[in-house]
Amino acid sequence: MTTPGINSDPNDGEKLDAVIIGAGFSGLYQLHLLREKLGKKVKVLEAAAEVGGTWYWNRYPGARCDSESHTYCYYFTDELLKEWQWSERYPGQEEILRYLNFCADRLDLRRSIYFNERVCSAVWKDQQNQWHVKTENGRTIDSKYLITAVGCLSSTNIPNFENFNSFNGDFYHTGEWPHDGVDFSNKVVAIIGTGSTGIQAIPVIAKTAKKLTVLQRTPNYSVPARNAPLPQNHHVEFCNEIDSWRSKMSVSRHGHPWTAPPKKLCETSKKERDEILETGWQVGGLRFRESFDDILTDEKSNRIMSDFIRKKIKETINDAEVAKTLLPHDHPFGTKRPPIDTEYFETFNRDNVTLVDIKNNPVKSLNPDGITLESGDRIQADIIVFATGFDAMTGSLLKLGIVGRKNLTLAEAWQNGPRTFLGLGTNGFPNLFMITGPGSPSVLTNMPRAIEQHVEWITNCMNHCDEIGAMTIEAENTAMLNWTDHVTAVANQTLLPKANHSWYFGGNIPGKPRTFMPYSAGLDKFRSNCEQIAKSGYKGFKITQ
Ligand code: N01
Repeated sequence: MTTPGINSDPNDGEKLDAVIIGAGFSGLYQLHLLREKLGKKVKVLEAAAEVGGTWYWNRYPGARCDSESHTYCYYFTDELLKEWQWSERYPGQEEILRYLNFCADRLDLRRSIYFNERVCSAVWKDQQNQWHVKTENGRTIDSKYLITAVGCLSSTNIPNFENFNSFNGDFYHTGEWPHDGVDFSNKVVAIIGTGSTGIQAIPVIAKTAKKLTVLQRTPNYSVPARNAPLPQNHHVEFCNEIDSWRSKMSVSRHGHPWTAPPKKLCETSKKERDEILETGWQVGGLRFRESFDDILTDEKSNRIMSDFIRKKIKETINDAEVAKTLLPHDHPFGTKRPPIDTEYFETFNRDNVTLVDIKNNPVKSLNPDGITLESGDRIQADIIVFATGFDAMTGSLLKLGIVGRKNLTLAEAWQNGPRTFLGLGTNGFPNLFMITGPGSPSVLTNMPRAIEQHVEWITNCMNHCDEIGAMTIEAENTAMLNWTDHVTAVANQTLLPKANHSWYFGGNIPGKPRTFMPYSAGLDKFRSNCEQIAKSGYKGFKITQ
């Protein structure tokens, strides 16, 4: 399982057809298709020592996927689906990492991956029509195509608190968790952040820490995941129904095998809607949100659903003051990425857990013994856990040092927010494809479904370019601007802008331009859009021969 990647002289200046950056879900599949389907000379550059992407780095306690196991995997071949057997309703980090290693082995991918190679620059050379890619180790590659497979949530965000270095204890960001784990026993721990990650980590850390203080800036909605081991006959039944799962996910809005019924909450009687909501709550997970189809478009419907969740939170918490602090009021349910949990709210009933509201009394600085709040109050900690999220969707792309035509950097091109055509390409950067880039459905979907769609589209597009002898392909400026406006317009038809401080908008990173980044009209609509563009001979892309 730990067969090392290929080794070659890093100073070789290798010449390739394509370089892929990242060996997570997207990079691995893209490598497989380009090598096996198109016969390309292709390599992956991966900063980590192994495959896995986000699942290699995010090893925090409780790390688990919110998509259900048998949907959170590759569907391009039945073989992998039949051979791999998931153990629980939602896969844990360790199991997903094992799965991706299994795929890398089955598809013999490691021989085309350079591990421990972090890309520091990728510069387009107009004369040669190719990318010159460099890593921090000095490895250089010239390649016709550059494909980013860096994920949407991999550039970690640690707030720049005053006197950060004065803290004498240990601190960790959940997205860069030590591989040999962290021992919380007998430790006084503080955790900052109550997004999906904090909500997964808090109940697990609370079980071993001597004392856990949760610093909450924004209360969050969360729905019980209701994780459980899968029944013994599940895999056999699943194998008989693979086609059905595949087709359900390909037509659904979020890439999950279920979709909201055509039913409006606000037009449903109180008795019926309460029954439907209660059933959804008992089923748990992201399925709850799909109880009705107007949750993200109708304020009244959303308020009723949000009230339902608030009532559940109140019922769970023993202390009325703590419950009040935990109730989300500042955004409608689902307008920020909805977390799902295992005993999150119950954890605040434990004697060793304290909730601190830092909305109106924010963190001012760190001190040698912990955290100081604006009020001067001090929170003691041996360990601080930062569950403070990511510079989402653009952070990892901008760190690659991409420079396009006329020496324009990607950071300059996107200084007012990312601009892409279909999330796949951006004007001024020829032969660059981004897998699940900003402007694509990505984080609003079950990721592997969005990834497979993008990777297959890119592969077909490159094949088309080969067939017509193309030298370059590049998103046209008008198509890019129109698409970017369309992404915003579609989001504006929903309640999503009501949470414009969320990472969907870049609102979690000081100074980051506010623009709604993922495409919210649905993976189904996006897919047919992409198909039409391919059928039209790639209208919206300029191809030179
Ligand atoms: O990050 P977040 P995350 N001072 O940005 C707080 C995916 N994911 O890592 O809400 C104080 O959502 C911040 O407060 P506020 C999933 O898509 C997937 O939890 O900005 N607090 C918030 O509470 C998810 O959405 C799975 O006011 C500060 C928290 O930190 C995405 O990853 C599992 C702060 C950050 O929440 C990111 O989730 C887990 C500051 N300066 C995560 N800065 C799967 O199932 C930030 N915060 C695959």
